[in-house]
Amino acid sequence: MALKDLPTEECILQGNAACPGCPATIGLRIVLKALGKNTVMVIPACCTAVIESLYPYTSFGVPVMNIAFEAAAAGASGVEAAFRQQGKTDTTIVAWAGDGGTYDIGIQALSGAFERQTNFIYICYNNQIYSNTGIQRSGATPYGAWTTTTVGGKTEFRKEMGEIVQAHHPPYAAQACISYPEDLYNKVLKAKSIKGPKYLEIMAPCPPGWRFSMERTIEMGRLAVETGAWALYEYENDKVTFNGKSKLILDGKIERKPIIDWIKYQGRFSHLFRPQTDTERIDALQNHIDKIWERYKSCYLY
Ligand SMILES: Cc1ncc(C[n+]2csc(CCOP(=O)(O)OP(=O)(O)O)c2C)c(N)n1
Ligand code: SF4
Repeated sequence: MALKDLPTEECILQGNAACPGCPATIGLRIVLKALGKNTVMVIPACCTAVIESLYPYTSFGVPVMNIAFEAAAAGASGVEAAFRQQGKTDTTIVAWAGDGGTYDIGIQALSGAFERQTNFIYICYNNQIYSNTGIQRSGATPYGAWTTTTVGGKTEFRKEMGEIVQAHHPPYAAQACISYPEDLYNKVLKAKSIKGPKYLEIMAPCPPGWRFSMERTIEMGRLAVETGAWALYEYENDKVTFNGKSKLILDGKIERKPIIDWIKYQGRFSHLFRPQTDTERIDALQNHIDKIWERYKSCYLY
């Protein structure tokens, strides 16, 4: 599916409350083009709950149930059960949560929904921070990054949410990025066509949270993939298939760019360059990514 062939119908309307250059809105726009209007969204506390606008107005063209921070997957399970009870099986139920609501506080509800085989799509838009409450660190924040709760740079490495999800053996899981809209669109369509719990995680570079200027959102996503800080893949029937630039990197057809090419544009890493370059921490971040790719190469069937 080429970008020009995507449906023209918009479910994210004008007048929403997103920051300029917001990746959540870019991602959700593509997601809802793939899912269409027969969709119900369950959204916990996160930026998107604000982007929707203030009651009694809405900037979303689909029904939304807002729910407590920790409860996206549990709430979506309830909605799915209620629809099933009423015989409405053609509506797509989507939980849409940030990385804080997924990696951290919502992980228990998500694990439960996987175990119950809830027929829904869980989507995490990963901006690597709790942005709605003022940029706190999450389990997805990379090592070395500044946040308001890691003022000298985060001292831990990010969780491998993809591997945690795969340990539940869902019928479908995938990683995408807002900078590759056709890939994201196709992955959402695939998820929609499969019964059971599906997981999709979207890399979402956030201008105010990562401290880069708003016109660079797409570039920051592309560099995340080109440096291997993020990988594009699908997981089906216990098999991982890499795609796009991530496949080219894995197959050795293109070189993975050094991580410095991504972090040098983000103010959240500026303390690693000034007053002098902190090679120790930059190397630690690079080594961590190298290890992830070694694991991709050795453990996964692709
Ligand atoms: C139990 C609970 N703790 C804390 C909060 C405050 N809170 C609301 S949104 C949010 C951050 C959400 O972060 P994330 O899920 O990453 O989404 P983002 O804001 O980045 O879009 C927090 C801490 C809350 N609503 N409920
Ligand atoms: S803080 Fe980031 S994710 Fe939240 S609305 Fe602004 S750009 Fe979007």
